[in-house]
Amino acid sequence: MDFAGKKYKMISSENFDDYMKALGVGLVTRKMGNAVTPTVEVSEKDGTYTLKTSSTFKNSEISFKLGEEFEEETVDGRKVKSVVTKDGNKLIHVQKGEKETTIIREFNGDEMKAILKVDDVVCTRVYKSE
Ligand code: ACD
Repeated sequence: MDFAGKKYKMISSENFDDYMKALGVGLVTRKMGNAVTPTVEVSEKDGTYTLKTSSTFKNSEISFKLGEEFEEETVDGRKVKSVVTKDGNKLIHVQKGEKETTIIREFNGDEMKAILKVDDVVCTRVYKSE
């Protein structure tokens, strides 16, 4: 897993405000969410992955085995049932709750691209390893 153990820092974000709006996130939280540049770290041990997203506003940490459903509380407070699968260099994270959301994290060398989808909204966030 060449992406495990690396720390990625966000360098660009498109449509995150629309993504948050589609999820019903309020103005103040959206402003904060739009202002921060999170870091993402993925690690793996004995088949258990940990994905840590950190920012000066909110943090999130999930642990999972590929293909196994787990409960997740998202940073905007949704309680969802999530499954992460791996397709080559992509981790595909499906979150089922009131709305279904998908986060595809694609790893290429020192870059990680996160593509977040809900309804017909697509948000793209690019990260670079430090
Ligand atoms: C990423 C995005 C991580 C967040 C993905 C979805 C959250 C849904 C709505 C956002 C609500 C509030 C925004 C607050 C903080 C934004 C940064 C979160 C860091 C844990 O992987 O790029």
